[in-house]
Amino acid sequence: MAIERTLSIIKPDATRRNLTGKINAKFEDAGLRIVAQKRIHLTKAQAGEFYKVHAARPFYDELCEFMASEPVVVQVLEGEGAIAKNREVMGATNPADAAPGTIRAEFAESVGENSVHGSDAPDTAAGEIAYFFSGLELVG
Ligand code: YYY
Ligand code: MG
Repeated sequence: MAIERTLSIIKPDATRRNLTGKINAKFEDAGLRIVAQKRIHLTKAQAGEFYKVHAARPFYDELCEFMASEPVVVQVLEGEGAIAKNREVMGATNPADAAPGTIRAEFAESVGENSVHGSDAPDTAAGEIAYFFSGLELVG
């Protein structure tokens, strides 16, 4: 398994509850290295562009409103098989289905307000990292 990079977002429900440190501890304990990180407040249009793959879904508008409601922490995680490993640490989209010990099982409030985003494949990871970070900001 190769060293990969993946894009992670700590979502507004989690930043609001001061969970950034606890969530970062889960990543680091799993062997994921935080090689870039910044706190930003997305506009609804920026959230909409990021989640445009879901534009036709019924939850899209609510998702964009939520992502723009308060600051988020965007980050790049690096490690062996980082894309799948991060998805494992995150847990299932719906916290009711998330395995015990995962971020979503412990912290998510609902399927919509589920504390974290993680890229789902190498091509989306590359595009999502480039959406938020320049190469100079990635410090391995
Ligand atoms: O990648 P992941 O975040 O686990 O789920 P996606 O299926 O890509 O959906 C993106 C995002 O949309 C999800 O994290 C919450 C929201 N959402 C929702 O509000 N309701 C759904 N039924 C499915 C997804
Ligand atoms: Mg997804």
